[in-house]
Amino acid sequence: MTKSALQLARATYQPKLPEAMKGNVRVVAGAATQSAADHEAIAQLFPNTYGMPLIRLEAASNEETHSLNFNVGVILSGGQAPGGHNVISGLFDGIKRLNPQSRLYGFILGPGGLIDHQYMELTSDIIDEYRNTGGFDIIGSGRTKLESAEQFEKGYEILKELGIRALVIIGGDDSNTNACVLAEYYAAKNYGVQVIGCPKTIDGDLKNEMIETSFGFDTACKVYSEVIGNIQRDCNSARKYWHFIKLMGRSASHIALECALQVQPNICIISEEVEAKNMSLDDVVTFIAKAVAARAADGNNFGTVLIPEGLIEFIPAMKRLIAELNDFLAENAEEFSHIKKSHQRDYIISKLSHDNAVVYDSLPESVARQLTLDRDPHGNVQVSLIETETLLAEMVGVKLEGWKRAGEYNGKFATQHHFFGYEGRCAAPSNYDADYCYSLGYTAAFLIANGKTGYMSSVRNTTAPADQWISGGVPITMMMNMERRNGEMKPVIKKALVELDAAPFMTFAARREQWARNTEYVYPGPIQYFGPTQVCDQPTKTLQLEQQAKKSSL
Ligand code: FBP
Repeated sequence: MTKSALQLARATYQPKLPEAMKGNVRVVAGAATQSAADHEAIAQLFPNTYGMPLIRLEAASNEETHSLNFNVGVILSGGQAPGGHNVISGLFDGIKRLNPQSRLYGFILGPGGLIDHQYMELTSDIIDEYRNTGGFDIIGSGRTKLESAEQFEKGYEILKELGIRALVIIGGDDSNTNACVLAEYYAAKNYGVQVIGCPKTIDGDLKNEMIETSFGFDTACKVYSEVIGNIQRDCNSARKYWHFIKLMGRSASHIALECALQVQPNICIISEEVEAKNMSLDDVVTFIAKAVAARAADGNNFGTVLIPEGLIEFIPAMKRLIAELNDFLAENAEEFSHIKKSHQRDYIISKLSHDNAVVYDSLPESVARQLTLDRDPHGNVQVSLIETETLLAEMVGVKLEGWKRAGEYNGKFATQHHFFGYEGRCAAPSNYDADYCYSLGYTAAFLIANGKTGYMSSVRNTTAPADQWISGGVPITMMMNMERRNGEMKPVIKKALVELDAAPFMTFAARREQWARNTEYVYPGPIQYFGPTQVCDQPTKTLQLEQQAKKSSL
């Protein structure tokens, strides 16, 4: 296989480990824990894995010997995130250090591989090919949900056959919730199979007091920020376009916020704020249009707008409209299918309640149509398919035209649209992600060797140099609460949305007016893998601000 010069050089990078993990390690258990909320309900659902203590791995003068060989299985679950291969290589190196006879098996294409018994042994030749590389292609990933006893039993068959003592599930909040359910199930059945989770997702929404960040967020945001920075330089050179840039991230706006902190765009919309302020789509459009008009008054007919992928779902009026449309179309699918395309819009308007009809009527044709198409298997609109960047640009254009006719605006408004998501998910991991992921995998090996199950591998203090990082384990039940899913109350890991009273948002909010009016773009440039530490090893602004705030509150 032909490799680039960077790939060849990067293959030799040795990820950094916390100092405590380099020599003998001992397990120190902290106080018992409880769930994030709904203690009784979660305790009842997880009798074997609830309330376990936090675990810290510390340097020791001598290490217990782990003479038992312990075969381990690993699964990559959900969307790709830079660093997944390093979790696997850290896990591999960890289990081999503890016992060279141990074997690592990868299940192919996500959790489905466990159920269908599709696997491969990951030997050192294979692992070496993938060290410090992006992607999940070493074994592939998938979105099959592990949730039924039948699936757990099918999985157990192959785990038993391969002599696998522990399964490491690398995934986001839902996959780690399922990992915990699986840990509980195997513990209840006394199957002797441990389950350990690892926090993955570029979205950055799997974090809490004990999990500082999900891996992949750092690299993905740096890739997007590089490209947005390039666009901003182009924008500031030609001075003729407004660039509307949608950023992946599902519901939470962490990616948009982090990119804003890195590039200082003219405008960045934060979905969580839109919801908190009960803003309508028109409010969002007016907010952007006013900033465009103010810049035009200064002679600047150009700018950048960052838009989080999940925005539409957070606009309360749109949320209500989508809910009514879901119900209406589910009940009247047959009748709707006979309505001529050209009459569909009027038909929908005639059937909706007054307020929702007004909102629907105000939408551009393309979005109105999208809302009546492409339901997912549960009958929901696939909002991520809505081209919010185009929608907002069109609506801002219409608003500005109106202001022009009224003599209130006299600028030029030409737009370009972008969507950045897949570009960043498989980038070669930054040093931060390469080190963090390797440490997460290595830590998981020690949690397994010490008999832990239902834990998420955790590495903290990651804004300090890597040798000061703290490895340990967090009981997954500690992150859970009960939420309504598909009409039923379920135990789930609490999703971390952008907090409007936390340092990253407040820092952005304090400076955004200045960024809107002036041109204060920052051009972060590409991720650097070699060079001075202040260039290569900086964590995200989000993490730095969060950690600073945490330290100053102590
Ligand atoms: P995970 O939550 O599984 O890590 O996925 C992240 C993500 O990249 C989201 O930002 C995005 O909305 C979604 O995956 C896209 O999914 P798909 O890869 O199925 O197109």
